[in-house]
Amino acid sequence: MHTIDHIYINGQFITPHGTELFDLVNPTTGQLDGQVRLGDVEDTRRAIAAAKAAFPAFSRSTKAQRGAMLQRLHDAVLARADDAADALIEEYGGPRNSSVGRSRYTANMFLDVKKVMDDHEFVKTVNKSKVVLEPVGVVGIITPWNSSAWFIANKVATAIAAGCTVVVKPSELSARQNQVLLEAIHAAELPPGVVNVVNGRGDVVGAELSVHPDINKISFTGSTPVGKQIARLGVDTMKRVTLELGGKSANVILDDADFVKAIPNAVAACYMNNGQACIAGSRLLVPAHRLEEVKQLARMAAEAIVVGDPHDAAVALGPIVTQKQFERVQHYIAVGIEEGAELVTGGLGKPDGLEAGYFVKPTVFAGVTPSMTIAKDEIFGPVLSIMTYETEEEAIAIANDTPYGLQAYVSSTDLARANRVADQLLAGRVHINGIHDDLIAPFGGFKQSGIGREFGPYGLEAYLEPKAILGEAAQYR
Ligand code: TXE
Repeated sequence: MHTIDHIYINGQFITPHGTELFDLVNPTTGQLDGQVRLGDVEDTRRAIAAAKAAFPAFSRSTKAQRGAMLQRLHDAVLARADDAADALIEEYGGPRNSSVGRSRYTANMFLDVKKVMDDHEFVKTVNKSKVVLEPVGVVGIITPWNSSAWFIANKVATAIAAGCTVVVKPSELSARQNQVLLEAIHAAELPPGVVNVVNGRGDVVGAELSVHPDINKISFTGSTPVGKQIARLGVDTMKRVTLELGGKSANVILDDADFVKAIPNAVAACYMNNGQACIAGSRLLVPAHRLEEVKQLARMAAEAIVVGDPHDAAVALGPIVTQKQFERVQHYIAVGIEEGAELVTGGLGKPDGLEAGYFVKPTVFAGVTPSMTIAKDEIFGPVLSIMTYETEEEAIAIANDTPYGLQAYVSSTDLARANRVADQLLAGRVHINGIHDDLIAPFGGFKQSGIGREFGPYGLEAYLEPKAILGEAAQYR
């Protein structure tokens, strides 16, 4: 049993004023695995006060000082990577290989951000004036349960690079991995009050961060409805917001693609993170005349995936995070069948022998039309929808026919053609021929997938306010 009974304010682990205990359930076994004590509005206000008090001195720190902190954070987070991976496996059902990789990746985030900060000009000349990029202030960071520690690491690293102080409200469902990260942050010995963490409910701690006048910016990752609510709550105090929200990403396979590679890649792009990824390529768009071949390749790829206990290194698909999310995914599978989609493989119920946990069968639907619910809603599970098109123009139109615009994928052996299609897709990122890694290139959504960008220089500027100095004083540096 894991008991997390404190929050982190002003460099100290303290007992929260809030008394509610939240159960942590292992999704592989369905068994109670721990409890987290939740903070309340009073705890949130204390954390904000600590961050506010720390801001003036921290905002004047030098690049070299902040760089040294980011280096220490990297070292401390890396030293705990094995513990972080265990927490991901047990708390969240992340398969072993990807959990180990993700934990190292989380540590590296601090060095990626350090490099971006080192290369960034915080004082520029624009026309005849000086422009100083100043830290935006105290930042409220609100994160979901999928890839929680990684999201927090990225946001905290970027805030520190900018000279901001933060209050983090992680998802209560990811308390264990957050705890490992927090212990590493504590070990990195930042000035007290720079990073504060309050576990708690979204409508209590998250909502207080969203309205409090001493929070200057909210950086949120989560669902589109909650993102909209946070933006609305923040408007009275004119908060800057970065919102990284949901997606229904299209994967466009052009008729000249290498289907034997592209279709298994497409299944993997949908099932990543047990299907619980905002960037999941959940709509697979294929030429109508190649449908039978695609169905066969997708079925083979989905059926080859080993589902089971994520401790086992052979397992590529673990459980869904909670019973509630499991039921949500089952609901969408049922709706897909009801609305007339063709079930190629998978379907309702749990895989044989895995009845205790929240396991979903790797599922592929074909014959999905743009008006079907499973083509429109973010399912957040291993459910792939195959849709067909007649022409390249129609493929682009279907891909763009969604309120979301987070990510897209294109496969083609003709790179000029792949680029031509990519240019017309309304998404913050487009991957050509596979899934690629770049944590410096901007990441974020078009349309209702969000506001603003994370990663790299665009991500850093989202934590900075440009101030123009005009007149003779502009000569002074
Ligand atoms: O997200 P929420 P949930 C989608 C995905 C998933 C669904 C629900 O489709 O099935 O959202 O997931 C906090 N004021 N995504 O319920 O509710 C909350 O406590 C302030 C896509 O986990 O958006 C948590 O810390 N904060 C997505 C965070 O917001 C509030 C990732 C996210 O919770 C709040 C996750 C409020 N009123 C889910 N209410 C992606 N883009 O990857 C909740 N929160």
